[in-house]
Amino acid sequence: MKIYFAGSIRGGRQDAKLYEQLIDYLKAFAEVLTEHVGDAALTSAGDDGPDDQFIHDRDLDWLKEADAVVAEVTTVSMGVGYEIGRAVEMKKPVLCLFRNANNKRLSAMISGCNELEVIYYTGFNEAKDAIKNFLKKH
Ligand code: 6K6
Repeated sequence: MKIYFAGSIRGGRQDAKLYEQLIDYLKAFAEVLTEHVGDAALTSAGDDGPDDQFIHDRDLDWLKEADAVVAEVTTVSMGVGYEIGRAVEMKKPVLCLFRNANNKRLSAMISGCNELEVIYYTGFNEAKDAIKNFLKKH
């Protein structure tokens, strides 16, 4: 099984360590096509491709290849929102993980979309349970 993990890059890297932990957990069950999202060395100012069109086209190819998407959506990211929307159009199963923190509210375009599986969690163990249940179903 191939998983596309989505997490904020230019939207802010404050959860990069958490992405790395979630990706490590996912790797016990599946191939993760987007491991770089959890790379702490990748900053919001950095770059990892020749240009933005390259990054977009390469990532969309990975999204098409993926069997399912896991998105950590606590840090607001235009790119993650875009990937989720494209994945819904492709009829891929999508799990969105939102951490209850700082009284932030998830966008209604994610929480209100019944084609998505949205899980609100507090600790890492809850996120792991949500991933395990999601992968079991798909
Ligand atoms: C790296 C550092 C600054 O800009 C970059 C560009 N590199 C990217 N490399 C790989 N995937 C990317 C890159 N930029 C965005 N993405 C994709 O969009 C990832 O799959 C993430 O899930 C999502 C993050 O979007 P933004 O809007 O937070 O950057």
